[in-house]
Amino acid sequence: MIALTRAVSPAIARCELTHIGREAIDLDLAYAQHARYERALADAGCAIERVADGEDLPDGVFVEDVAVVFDEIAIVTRPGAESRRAETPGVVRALAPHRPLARIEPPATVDGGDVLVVGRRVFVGRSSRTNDAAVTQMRTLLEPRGYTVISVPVRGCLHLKSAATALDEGTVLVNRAWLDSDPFTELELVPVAPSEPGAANVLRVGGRIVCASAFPETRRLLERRGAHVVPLDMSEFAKAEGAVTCCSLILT
Ligand code: CIR
Repeated sequence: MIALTRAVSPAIARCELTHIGREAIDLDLAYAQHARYERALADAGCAIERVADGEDLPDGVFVEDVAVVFDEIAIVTRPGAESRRAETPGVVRALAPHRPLARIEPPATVDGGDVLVVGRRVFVGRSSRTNDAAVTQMRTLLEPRGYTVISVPVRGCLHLKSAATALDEGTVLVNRAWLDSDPFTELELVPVAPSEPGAANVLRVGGRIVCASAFPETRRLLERRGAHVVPLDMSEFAKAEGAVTCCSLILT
């Protein structure tokens, strides 16, 4: 496995924010948390490949939004926030040796954070960042390759993966308040702890579930289900409206 990551930009204080107010980000702590995140991915079996630094890209660390990686192809997105479109060239260079690339074209916009892949099902969140044109383009790219693309209305959070991520090929951790769960028929839905609405974003890698340590109730719930959970302090990324999936692109 390879994990693509990108260094935290010194300009992260100027990151995009949609649903939360701006709070000071401790840059040194963000660097340390990012280093621990990379170590957790390495411990899970990933070789870490760094995308070239984007010092002037405030949200550059959130590489997940710039591409969606499948076994057969990687789709380079067109991020919904214009400020983030300059992030794509570095990610394209990093992905090109590993996958044939396809691109989302205007007027479509989509953030990778809105794309949840569970087996051959590709759920695409309809959020403030991702539009119907993107759902159509993803369908055109993916259905001939044997995937089913399913649109999911999202509300009250930034991305689909703020509200739902996969625990395994048949199970999805969700905060039902933030999405329409009807499209998830045939999958088991595990609700986050009611006191932890932000806990649905977990990263499944190498048989482990990486999650934010800010959500201990949901962590216990996952452990009771037998998961090998790796909690990480992501406090500085949460202030930038980011979470654990956003900071990497995993290639298996
Ligand atoms: C943004 O608003 O675009 C960034 N500040 C946070 C992106 C987080 N990405 C993700 O959840 N996939």
